[in-house]
Parts: sequence; structure tokens; C-alpha cells
Amino acid sequence: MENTLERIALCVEVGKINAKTPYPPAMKGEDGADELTRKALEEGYSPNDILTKGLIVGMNRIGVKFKENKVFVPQVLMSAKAMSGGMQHLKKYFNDGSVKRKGKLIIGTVKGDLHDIGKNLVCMMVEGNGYEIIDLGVDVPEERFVDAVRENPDAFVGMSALLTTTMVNMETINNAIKAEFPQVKTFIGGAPVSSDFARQIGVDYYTEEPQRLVEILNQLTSN
Ligand code: B12
Repeated sequence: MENTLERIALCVEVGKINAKTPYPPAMKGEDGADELTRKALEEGYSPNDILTKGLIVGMNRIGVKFKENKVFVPQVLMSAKAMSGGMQHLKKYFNDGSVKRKGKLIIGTVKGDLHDIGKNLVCMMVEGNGYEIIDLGVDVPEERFVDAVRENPDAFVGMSALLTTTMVNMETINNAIKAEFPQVKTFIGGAPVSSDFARQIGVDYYTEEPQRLVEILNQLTSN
């Protein structure tokens, strides 16, 4: 018999939010990540196990499928919604410290750039894999990145840009961060950027998609 944590993982993977949502049609009327997370708490599973052996497992599976082009943006958004459906029951355990986050990611779309669909997807995937997200939004200048790092010197920093005219701002932001916090690991992503560009401007990592970012963060936090 499937246990509740496996069912939670499946709900996140296929985007089953709660019993009321008709998506996916094959699971119509069945409990979703929302009800099952509540049930798992009632059954005595620890909030940490529900997160790491249920919700995160599902998010990780969808991340791998997205990376392999087996699913697309809408499916990932449904998975993120299912993840949130479960997470709402775990919030208080994060606040009281009984569930530990793996680390923090400060992220923003750089100055001059208003594109945030990709950045938001990155936020969902990284949060869904157990990290705290500090989302600075769009059109973020270097001072706001630096202020956020000052408040969270143990965080990683991600920058997103979709325009060839704004990707150059990544260098200014990265320089400002590194001048004060040389130890902070920085990441860039977005359609016009590349690993060559990252190297050229002194950013630590370029990753094309969110799942690879999660893998690198997991490596960095496991040391
Ligand atoms: C949607 C969109 C818009 C929307 C944005 C809505 C929003 N809330 O984001 C609106 C209509 C507002 C818009 C405006 C503009 N846009 Co526009 N837009 C697009 C479009 C169609 C899709 C972008 C998108 O969301 N893709 C889907 C997401 C999921 O992909 P993604 O962003 O690449 O993110 C993925 C990865 O790159 C990565 N990633 C992203 N960020 C990060 C960060 C990190 C740290 C990591 C690890 C990974 C990562 O992970 C994501 C998931 O895989 C693209 C064309 C295209 N097909 O890409 C044009 C496009 C980006 N836009 C373009 C332009 C020119 C503009 C405008 C200047 C148009 C104008 N004349 O007004 C304005 C600029 C406004 C501004 N100042 O930002 C051009 C850019 C050309 C260039 N090379 O510079 C494009 C390429 C269209 C084109 N072919 O001309 N746009």
C-alpha cells in the first residue's frame, strides 16, 4: 500500500492541488497535496519528513522532467500550486524552527528588466526543494541586491535577465556584491546569458534551467 508521503509526492508531481480541483482528470475527486499534508500530520509524520520525503520529492521529479523537456511551463506551475497547497500546513513549523531550510536564495530580475515568468519559476522550483526565497522582484538595482545580502550574508544570489540591453547590468550588480561580500556565490540565468558571459563578468555559475540550479545549491549546502 502506498503511504501518505508517496501520495503527496505524486500529487505535487502531477499538479493535484486539492480534492476540488478537476486537474488532472485521472485524479478527479481524489485528495490532493492539501488534504494529504493535513492527513500526514494527523498520522504523526514529522513536518520535516512531509517536506523532504513528500513535497520535495514530487517537486524534484517535475524539475527533472522539465529539464528533459518531458513537461512544460504550465505543468510546472500546477506542481508549484500543489506544493503550496501542502506547504500552507507546514508554514508554522518553519516559523518555529522545527523544519530547517537548506539555505537561502536572494533572487531578482536585474535593473531595467521587467520579465519575471522565468524568475518566478526558478523561485518555485528552488523553494519547492527546501530553500527560503528572498524575492526582490523585477527592475532591481545593485543597492537592493547588496542590502539583501547585508541582511542575509549566508544567502546565495540569483540574477535573471531576458534582454540583451539589461544583461550588462548583471556585471554591475555582481561587482557591487563581490566588493563587499566576496564569499557569496552568485548565479545568473535567462535566455540571453551563457556560461561564457558568466565567466566574463565574474559570476560564479550560469545555469540554463532551475533544476540544475537546485543540484548546484544542494552540492554547495551539503559540504
Ligand atoms: C513574456 C514576454 C514579455 C512580457 C513579460 C511579462 C512578465 N511578467 O515576465 C512583456 C510583454 C511585459 C514583455 C516586455 C518586453 N519584452 Co519581452 N518577451 C516575453 C517572451 C515572449 C517570453 C519570456 C518568458 O517569460 N519566457 C518563459 C520563461 C519560463 O523562460 P525564461 O524567462 O527564459 O526563464 C527560464 C530560463 O531562462 C531560466 N532562468 C530565468 N531566469 C533565471 C535566473 C537564474 C538565477 C537561473 C539559474 C535560471 C533562470 O529558468 C527559466 C525556466 O527554465 C520573450 C520571447 C521568448 N519566447 O522568450 C520576449 C522577449 C524576451 N522580450 C523582448 C523584448 C524586446 C521586450 C520589450 C523591450 C518589448 C518592447 N518593445 O516593449 C519589453 C521590455 C520590458 C522590460 N523593460 O523588461 C525580446 C528580447 C530581445 C533581446 N534579445 O533583448 C524577446 C526575446 C522577444 C523577441 N524575440 O524580440 N515581454
